[in-house]
Amino acid sequence: MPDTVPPDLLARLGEALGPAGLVTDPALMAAALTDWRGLYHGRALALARPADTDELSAVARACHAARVKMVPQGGNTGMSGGGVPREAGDELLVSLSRMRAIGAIDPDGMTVTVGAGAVLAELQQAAADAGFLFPLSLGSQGSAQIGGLLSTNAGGNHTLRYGNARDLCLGIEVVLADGTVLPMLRALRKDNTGYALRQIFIGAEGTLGFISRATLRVFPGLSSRTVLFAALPSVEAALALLRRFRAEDEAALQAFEYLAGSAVEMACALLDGVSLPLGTRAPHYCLVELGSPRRDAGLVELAESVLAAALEEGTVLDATIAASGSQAAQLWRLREEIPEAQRRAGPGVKNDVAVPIPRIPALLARGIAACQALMPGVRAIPFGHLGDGNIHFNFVAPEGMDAALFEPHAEALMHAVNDVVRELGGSFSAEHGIGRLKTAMLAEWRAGPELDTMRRIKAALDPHGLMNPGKVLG
Ligand code: FAD
Ligand code: 2HG
Ligand code: ZN
Repeated sequence: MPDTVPPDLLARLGEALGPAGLVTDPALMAAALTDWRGLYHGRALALARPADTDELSAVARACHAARVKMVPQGGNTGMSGGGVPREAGDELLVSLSRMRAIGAIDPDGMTVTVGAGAVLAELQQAAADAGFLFPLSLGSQGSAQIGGLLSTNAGGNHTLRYGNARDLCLGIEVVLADGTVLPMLRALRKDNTGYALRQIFIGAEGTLGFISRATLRVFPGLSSRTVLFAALPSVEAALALLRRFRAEDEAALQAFEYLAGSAVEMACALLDGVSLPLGTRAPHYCLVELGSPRRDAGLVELAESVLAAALEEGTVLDATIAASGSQAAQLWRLREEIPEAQRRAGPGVKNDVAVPIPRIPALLARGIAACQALMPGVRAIPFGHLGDGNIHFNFVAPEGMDAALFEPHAEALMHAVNDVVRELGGSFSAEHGIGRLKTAMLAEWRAGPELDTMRRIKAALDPHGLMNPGKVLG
């Protein structure tokens, strides 16, 4: 036990949490100490697993009194290393996973109140069972939890239609570093009562307090849904197709995802049961989802007419429309498992960037040229949420290059992409947050009054720097 930690702290936590609520066995903590990407391997004093807000508040009060630092963790699927403690071993890891209750859907207010530890897929299912849609959806939905999703302001596949996690949230309950509970769990669409405090905690990645519960919006369930996959000659053609769908029926558009040919080929080569759903190989592809609460929405006809016009124009080379739910799921699998394919492909870098949509072709052309100039043979595998201007501009090491040779150049590749992003008026972190990975970037990009204001907010809410130290603001 580090000597900065009072020897009786664990005993006090054990009393407050009971045997199910405190894990000290290193073997049982191991999985929670490494992030999904394997970038960080931390150590922790212990893993606290409070069962409700009172227990969470008791944990924070005890840590505050002892000046012990706390790291909130949800499903540990974050991409920026925000949810794992650092290496010193003097931080308490606090998992919200036992606080996973999902309340009844209010069909008139169209809201649901859930514990921070509710798993996204379970919430989606609960909403569907009640005839509603909870639209947040992403590849990690089987593990990611509402507290983590709100804390990173996650985006995902349906942002272009329903917004980010922030836009789906009406109220939250927060536990501050000193154990104070902020009861902001209101289910109101209109509430102009002073500063919108909840917005400061959403996207704060656990650096300002714990999100313990949330009241979220649900939407009418979709009675019809159509998914299509198209081969394209250029990135510009993807923009043209997006324009066409928007012009025909913007409200039906649920997702518009881009996949570089290289990313599709990598997924087909490395994942079991994944194959190209078209006879035509192309340099670019997109996956489009249309949906409507109406049964007779004519989505297949809409897809067919848009694709026919685009085929005639030459902006689509080939396309397939899923004929069943399982075919639609197969198309989504090809898209959603690209991160897993990249993990298997070997060393690489991820750049979760956003630019204004019209500048995406320039981003890709200039970013690839810059990285290939730095490292000849490096393989660009861009993909992502084109409808939101958010590209996962990722790269894999040249064939045969091992991690020891690649890693020293990883940061230069990220900077090369970011330089282009900056010139194009974009962001270096669109949806994965800052975590531990991008603190230096944040300090550089937001230096000046913006960063100063963030530091003042942090100092006001967490004056002893106990919440998730070393993350976001560094
Ligand atoms: P964690 O990883 O546990 O934590 C994330 C951050 O939130 C950490 O800083 C942690 O300290 C903090 N935190 C967690 N819970 C709380 C809480 N209750 N209160 C305060 N702070 C808390 N992200 C997207 O935005 N879009 C995608 O499309 C997407 N796809 C993904 C696909 C895969 C395969 C994977 C592995 C990840 C993907 N992600 C995506 C990233 C990740 O799933 C999301 O960032 C998600 O929001 C993290 O949720 P989590 O519960 O796993 O949080
Ligand atoms: C996705 O959209 C996720 O699949 C992960 O945001 C992106 O692996 C990545 O870079
Ligand atoms: Zn994404």
